[in-house]
Amino acid sequence: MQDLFSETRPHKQQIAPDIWLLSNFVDTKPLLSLVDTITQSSPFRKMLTPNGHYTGVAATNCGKFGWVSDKTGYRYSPIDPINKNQWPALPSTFEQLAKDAAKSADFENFCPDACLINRYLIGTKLGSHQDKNEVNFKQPIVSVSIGLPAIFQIFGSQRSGKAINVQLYDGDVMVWGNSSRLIYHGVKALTENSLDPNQKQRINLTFRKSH
Ligand code: MD3
Ligand code: FE
Repeated sequence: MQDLFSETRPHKQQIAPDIWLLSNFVDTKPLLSLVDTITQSSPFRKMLTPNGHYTGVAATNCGKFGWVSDKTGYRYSPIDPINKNQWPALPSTFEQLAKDAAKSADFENFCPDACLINRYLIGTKLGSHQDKNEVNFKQPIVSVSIGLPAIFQIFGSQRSGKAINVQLYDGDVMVWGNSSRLIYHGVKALTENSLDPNQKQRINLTFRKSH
């Protein structure tokens, strides 16, 4: 059914146990310009995975640790393997946003030390997977959607089967707590928005406490 009450005010919704959707939580324009600055020193890149294929999503990081992958596996590293420097610092705007979002979902004192920045172009998808590289499962994950809408899929404890589909729009934030941390999840292939044909990408910020 058409949502007669769709609107642009922020709105908090529980999707599943320990999964919160904060719709229209943030103005993404300033975030995008911070991403631009970050990618000047640590550019978006596809990463080689242990199975010998490159990721479809292009990624970079900011903060103390960055998520990296190569043929030996996935891990968090303080160093960008492209330029051998530390990742760009976590902008205070990013940190405050992550803390505010976590607090809105009743997670006080979220202290992210890693921000993965994923870039999806038209056709890019993220297959179903679990995130298991973090040490601290007490802290939530906060993710911020920028740009084109995407359909996020929540599978639960099995890799495939029936999913909960969540449409994520520019400015939406999701908060993932304790019990949701090991669920399988993915993102459907990005499609063009006929209403906004100039928009060509989705960027997702994922804030984590990795250590
Ligand atoms: C749920 N990225 O990079 S962020 C990933 O939109 C990833 O780029 C998606 O899944 C994206 O690993 C989703 C939200 C997210 C991140 C980690 C999770 C959701 C999660 C870990 C456990 C459960
Ligand atoms: Fe993930």
